[in-house]
Amino acid sequence: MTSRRDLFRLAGVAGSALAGATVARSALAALPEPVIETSAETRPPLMPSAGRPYKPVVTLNGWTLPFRMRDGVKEFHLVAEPVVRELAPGFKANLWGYNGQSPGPTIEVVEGDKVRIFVTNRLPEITSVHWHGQRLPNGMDGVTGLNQPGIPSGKTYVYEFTARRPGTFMYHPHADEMVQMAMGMMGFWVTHPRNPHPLIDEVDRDFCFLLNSFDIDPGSFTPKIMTMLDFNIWAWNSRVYPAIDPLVVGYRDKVRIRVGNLTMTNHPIHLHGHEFLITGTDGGPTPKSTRFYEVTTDIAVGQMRQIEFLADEEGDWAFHCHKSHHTMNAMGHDVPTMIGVDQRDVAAKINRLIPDYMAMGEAGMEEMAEMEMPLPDNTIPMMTGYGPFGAVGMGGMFSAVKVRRGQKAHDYSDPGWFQHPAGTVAFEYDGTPPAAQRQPMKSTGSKTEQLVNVKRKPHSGGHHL
Ligand SMILES: [Cu+2]
Repeated sequence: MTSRRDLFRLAGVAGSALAGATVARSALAALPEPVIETSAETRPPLMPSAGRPYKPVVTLNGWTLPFRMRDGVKEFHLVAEPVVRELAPGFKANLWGYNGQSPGPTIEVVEGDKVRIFVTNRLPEITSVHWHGQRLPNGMDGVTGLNQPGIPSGKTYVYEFTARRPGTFMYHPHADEMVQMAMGMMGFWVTHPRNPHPLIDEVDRDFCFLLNSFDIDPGSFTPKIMTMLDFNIWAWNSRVYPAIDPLVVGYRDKVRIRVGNLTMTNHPIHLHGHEFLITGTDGGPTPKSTRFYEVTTDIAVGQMRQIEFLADEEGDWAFHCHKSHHTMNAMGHDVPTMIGVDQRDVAAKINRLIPDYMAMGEAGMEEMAEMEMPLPDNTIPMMTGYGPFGAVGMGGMFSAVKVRRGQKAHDYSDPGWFQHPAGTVAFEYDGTPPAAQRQPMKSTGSKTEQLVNVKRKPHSGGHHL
């Protein structure tokens, strides 16, 4: 049974604030019990418990918020609160989020649904929720000061609107925004079509996640909230590789992946082994005439993108942001380029002063992926993760789409590493390499000619644009 003290705790009201007791209790009587999650596991899709049927999404390293149906309205209860999020095993962060996690839970509804969201503020300052991309009454748009007063600490506000258009959306505060988003306050929202829709295909697997970033010094637990651009943790749903779950799909499954960007920079998201179509953007499903195949799509700040493809190549296919510094974890940024620099002499001298000093980077930085360097508590190596062939040398915004024959329809469990058929893995050439052929340099002529040394052929048409 819920005690009086629990009720106060639920409402975020201090036990001593007895004056507010009656108000808090009557409000709570109508509130759906908040559902709190504490793990960062990818939850299986949450089948709808009432209302129109739909095919639910899978939130990468996240979950969907259950709703309560009351007088034909879908009711949700979001609790804005400080949370501890495991960004990766051994690396926890003190964040702000919703219902025990950052990002908050995914909200799934059906086009035309009447929606009521109770938002309880357990943060030490005001907050609000903006329903990014939705058609709704102006007073429900969540911009503090412009559309509503900020929700004070300990109070619950109610948002009500009809989910008018199907698509991919996000939610986040519009109150002390830079701080609250830097602390991890955000969530995903999916509105499924009410009827079969000419531009929205049924798919076998429907994944979603948010791009987010933090600035957390190695060894510390709380993001630096004044950072505007120089973030060092590049995350998908507040997880970093190798702690981001794989996207597991069956061979020849039709796959949709929905991505929203709530970082402060753009991310070119790249899929290996397949071509995809952009089937939806911020504004809803894309007209078919605008669709063309790509393998990378850039997602700007504040944008949402839906990509779709037929998973018809078996294997473990890398799926990542193509900005190479976004597939790395925290490190100092002031590392000089050491490629080609012989450090033996220097290292010996420094070792007399600092016994643990290691020279690195002489032949590139891949060696850092394999090096067991002493790390401060509570961080993660810069590039890490092991595959069947050794160190992957990646961090941050990286995962794999695992395409498998025989993966059951609702099975999202990790099938392990791909077993490559014999003769289909790159292998070492063990013959004798031929002597390198070099074009002889002209002994005369300008320096430019010697460097370029191109034989000009008469233009023969061909591929010039
Ligand atoms: Cu990126």
